[in-house]
Amino acid sequence: MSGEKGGLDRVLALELARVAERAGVAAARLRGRGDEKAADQAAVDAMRRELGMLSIRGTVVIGEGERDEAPMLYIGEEVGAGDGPAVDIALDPLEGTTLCAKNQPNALAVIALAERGTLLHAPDVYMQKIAIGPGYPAGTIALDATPRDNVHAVAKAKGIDVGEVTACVLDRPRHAALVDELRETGVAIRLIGDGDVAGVIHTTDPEETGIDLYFGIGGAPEGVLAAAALRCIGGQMCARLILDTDEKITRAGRMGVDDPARIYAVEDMAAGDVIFAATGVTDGSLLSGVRFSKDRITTHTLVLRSSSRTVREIRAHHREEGKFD
Ligand code: VTB
Ligand code: MG
Ligand code: MG
Repeated sequence: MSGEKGGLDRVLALELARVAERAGVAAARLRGRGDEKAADQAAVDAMRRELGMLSIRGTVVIGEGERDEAPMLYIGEEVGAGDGPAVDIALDPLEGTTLCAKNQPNALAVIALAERGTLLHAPDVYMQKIAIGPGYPAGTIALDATPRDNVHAVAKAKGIDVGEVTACVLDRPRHAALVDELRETGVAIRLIGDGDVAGVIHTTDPEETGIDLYFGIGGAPEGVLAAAALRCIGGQMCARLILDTDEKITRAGRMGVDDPARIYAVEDMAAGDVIFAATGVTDGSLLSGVRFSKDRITTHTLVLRSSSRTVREIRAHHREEGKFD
């Protein structure tokens, strides 16, 4: 069966949901155990095994690290059964390892699949980001505008007072000045311990999540994954890689980044048809975490497809627990 539009067969959306579910269940089995590494490893193994069953010729472009530092799902690794379309894969089998270890909200198993050559090949460095959901005029936010201007632009576009806007920021010392500037505007700040893929996606449904915009510096891989989601749901994001050493500039250059200061919009990071799936590992404002009961496992997965713009939530009851072994 083929998709009615877009370059990717829509059947892949369900396949991708399975991949996220499997990684999510593996991580959730180790949720709240205080062992980030074990949960991460379980998610990586599970995601890799399930990916191996997909009829794709996939290349990991956003993965667990650069080739010499990650044994599995590293950037450049070929994944899939090798008999289908050539695609780019971006993944983070456990986004928010600390959230999972501490059983705090919004740990996710995340994967995106796109037409070959259409995802930004970002090195594992930091990225400065700002994001809002759909429904705003183009250019409402800008990376080089002040936090005050960005917050006012969002409030104006929404027709509310700045005091009614909520911004999400990673709780890090590097954001002290940003938080101070935001405080002066009167905006509410949701400080999160980890998980800026979830943080950015939260802006797409403020009524549900209470978050209007996302600010700050997080991982570049997470930035590309978030852009893949926004490409499907709608929304705006501006981002810049933080390439503050010659070594990082060279590394990025090898991946095709020729302008270290470039500001990327959603379409620059996810340029083609893309499918995105995220399974909740811990409970969160968008997705419930995995539930284990006597004879079933329940998963909650968000599945997005850019060509149709369908936002699908799949709550699955898995009765055969053995399939996750
Ligand atoms: C960032 C963020 C992620 O880890 O990579 C963060 O993008 C790491 O930041 O969502 P620090 O180096 O300051 O700890 C996450 O929060 C989780 O992977
Ligand atoms: Mg990871
Ligand atoms: Mg991560």
